[in-house]
Amino acid sequence: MKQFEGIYPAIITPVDAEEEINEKALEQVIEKTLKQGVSGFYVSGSTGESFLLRDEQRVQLIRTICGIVNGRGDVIANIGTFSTKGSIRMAEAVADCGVAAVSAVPPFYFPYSKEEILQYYRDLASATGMPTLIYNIPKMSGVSFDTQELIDFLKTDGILGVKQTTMDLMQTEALVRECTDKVIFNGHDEIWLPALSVGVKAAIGSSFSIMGDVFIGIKKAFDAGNMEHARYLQGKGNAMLKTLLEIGIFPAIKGVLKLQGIDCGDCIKPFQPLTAKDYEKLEKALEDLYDGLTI
Ligand code: MN9
Repeated sequence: MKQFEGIYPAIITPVDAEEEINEKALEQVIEKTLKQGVSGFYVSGSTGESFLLRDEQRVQLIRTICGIVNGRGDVIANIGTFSTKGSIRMAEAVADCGVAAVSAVPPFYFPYSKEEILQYYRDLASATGMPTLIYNIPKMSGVSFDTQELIDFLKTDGILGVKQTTMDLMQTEALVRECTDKVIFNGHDEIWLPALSVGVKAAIGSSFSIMGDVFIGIKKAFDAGNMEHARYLQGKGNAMLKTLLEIGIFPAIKGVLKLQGIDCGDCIKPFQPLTAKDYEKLEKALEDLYDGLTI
């Protein structure tokens, strides 16, 4: 199976005042981050506000991003919806535009058995024929797996790997060790350096749209054995993340992009627009981040 390595922004979805996709801003974010050296993009995920978009907007988003990236990175498309058929339909609608893999959160809201969840992934992988990435995000989906369950899921045919959006590094370490032919993506930017130390090689994260350079730098320093510099960069990133999380990570990321000169609009309602005070805080955090920063 294809290998994935490096930094993959979980890209935000820029929208206009009518909450329609702003393709111009999308292109600006993609070009900026590709220039920094990201390996590809995770599209229509949590950070992309996927569950606030209409199905046809998600398809438009994925197809547009594939067109802009045009082979310069891997596009991983989150096509997960509430039902198996709905997810397969979305995967089919983007199958011809060059996505490297599809991904889905476990079906949620109704309390499914683990067997039903496993069957969902089997059905996705076999119907789409595309490498399929499990999106493990218990805090949002309300579905959690123990380590053995995840290992069993990962051994399923057609499963590419897992996006581990959990702080449980003991579980992540076990997945890396037990599932050597699978891709384990780190999903919490705050623990990128610790994840590298247990053998993870790739990360998908929200903050990479605004500071991908810092996280690429962490891996470079780690690979070169320069732990002191890697720790310094993780610290810089985490100070920024603290402010983003206090404000609300997704609206805050769009706010920072605006300060960086790319107007991606506000998050879709019921998210609320940022206040003037939020922008002040973000401006200060951004100044602190790049103040004397060496990558
Ligand atoms: O895609 C993101 N997870 C969520 C991964 O959005 C829930 C992370 O990048 C977090 O936003 C980030 C802040 O906790 O680590």
